[in-house]
Amino acid sequence: MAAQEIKVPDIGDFDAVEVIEVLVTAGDSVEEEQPLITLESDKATLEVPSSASGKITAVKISEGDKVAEGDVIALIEVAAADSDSADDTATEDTGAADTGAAADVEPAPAAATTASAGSQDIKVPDIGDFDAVEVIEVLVAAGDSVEEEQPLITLESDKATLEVPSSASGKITAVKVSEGDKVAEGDVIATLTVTATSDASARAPQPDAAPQATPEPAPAASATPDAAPAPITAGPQQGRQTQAPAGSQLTPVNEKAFSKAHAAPGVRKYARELGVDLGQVTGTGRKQRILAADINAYVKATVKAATSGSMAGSAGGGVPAQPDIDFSQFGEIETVELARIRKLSAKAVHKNWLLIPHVTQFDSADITDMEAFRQANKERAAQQGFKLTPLAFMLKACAAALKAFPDLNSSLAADGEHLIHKHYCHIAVAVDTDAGLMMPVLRDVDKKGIFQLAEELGDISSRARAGKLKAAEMQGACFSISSLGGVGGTAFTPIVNSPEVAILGVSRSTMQPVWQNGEFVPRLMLPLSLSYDHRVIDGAKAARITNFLSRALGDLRTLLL
Ligand code: CAO
Repeated sequence: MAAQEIKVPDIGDFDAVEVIEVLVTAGDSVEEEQPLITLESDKATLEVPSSASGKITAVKISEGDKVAEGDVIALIEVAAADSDSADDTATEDTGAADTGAAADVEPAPAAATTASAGSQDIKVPDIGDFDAVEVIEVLVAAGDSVEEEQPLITLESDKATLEVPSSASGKITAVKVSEGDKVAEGDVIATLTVTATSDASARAPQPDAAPQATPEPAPAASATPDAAPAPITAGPQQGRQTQAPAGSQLTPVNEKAFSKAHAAPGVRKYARELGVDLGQVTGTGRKQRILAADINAYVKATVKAATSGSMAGSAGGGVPAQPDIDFSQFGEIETVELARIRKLSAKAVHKNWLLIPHVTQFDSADITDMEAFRQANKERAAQQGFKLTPLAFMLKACAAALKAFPDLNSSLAADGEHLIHKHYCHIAVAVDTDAGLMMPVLRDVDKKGIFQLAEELGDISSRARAGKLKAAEMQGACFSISSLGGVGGTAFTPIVNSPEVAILGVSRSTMQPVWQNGEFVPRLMLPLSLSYDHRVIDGAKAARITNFLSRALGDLRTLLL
């Protein structure tokens, strides 16, 4: 198992090409065709892959070095099974490089020849010792607008994968090759009506000159997820969206953006395998080239966003990140940190908003008699040290509704195919505190009287405001009530607290003229807003539930039935 040298192969008409990336270190095990280094000239970016599988014993070059054909890149101890084939492709000494490592050539910008003013033939450039190379991908079609250096086709020989980029920006008027065609240096790939010239197009070869190549040495990219990234020059970043979506899902691949992205064939292949739209990935390589590591980072960020979600960054569920706006450009500002509870509840309401298909059913209840009863008993409650507010009555009515409508007292199972009915009745109550909204839970509401509920409500809401609630006191609710009656308003659309399936919003009661027995009579009407999870409760049932609540609050005796 003698160490063999891996050398810079024939990469076309390049010499003193800069090493921009060294993708392996001594001790690394590499697979045959795994990229070892990336080279970049002013015309091309190339990958040089390993000629064999084995262990790298020494790396002979560093980033920034200039290399030419025949220079030794690394020494490799060839794995036994590969010895024979390696012998065919690697030399034992630093002699001729013509049998050196297979090259993953990525042709440099446009092998273009000017056919006429404004119109160019884009030709296969000098891509080293390759001929009859197969076209494995045609990335543009007639009519497409392309940017300078945007890849047009991908070629693959047994030794290399190459991309041929455009020499100029313009409109493709005809594509002269198809997938499966075999091409060689000088073959016309496409014709282009140039709309913008640049240094690169100015560098384009003369009409009869050998077209410029962007050799990217390296065998057909076989980059695995963990393999060293295989950057290959592709187009510039024009038109690329560099903001990674912070949502929870990978976005569908935009083929145009994908083909324009600046990434090596191996990296493109990797992106395809994962379903990643390269147009969405921010490249951290030289000239913003997308590396395999960038794809990994993008996927990680996407998965994280999907599983966590946050208020400030990604909200999950495909929701874009909160835009970072400099408001000081519009006037004086002050930035204050959100209270801890607000940060937490913000996250929770955002998640619930996204997770639950909500509908809100509005109704009203005639609480004239209930209010008379409450007023009659208020003093008694006060003597016992608590306040009898309408909310205690609503808790009792909701407990009855939860019993009458078992689906109201349920949660969807994680599989989305089962409903879990609860045979207990715990109800959370929204409490407005200085630190933010809290949802303490009153337990076994169905088993308690209105006085006891009023007393517990007073206790739990004052402890919530004092920040003295235990975590367990905010868990296990079957249903929630959010009462803004003491504040005002006519109706609102509360957000269901997953895994509950509904929440009752209560607004301020007002005296209304109600048509009764042929005349308008003043009645105290309480607005109800029931938001529900439409996956579990349908509209008709929701209307029956609010009817039920309306009847129960209208005549408390019905709760005894
Ligand atoms: N209509 C008219 N008056 C009402 C009413 C209603 N629906 N509900 C309560 N009131 C009255 C009460 O009777 C009381 O008046 P009196 O002092 O004259 O008796 C006054 O409003 C204040 O009541 P309260 O707020 O002290 O008590 P409560 O039981 O109604 O509410 C609590 C307790 C903790 C729910 C409440 O204080 C609270 O924090 N509400 C805000 C909830 C909230 O923020 N919800 C929004 C969540 S989504 O962002």
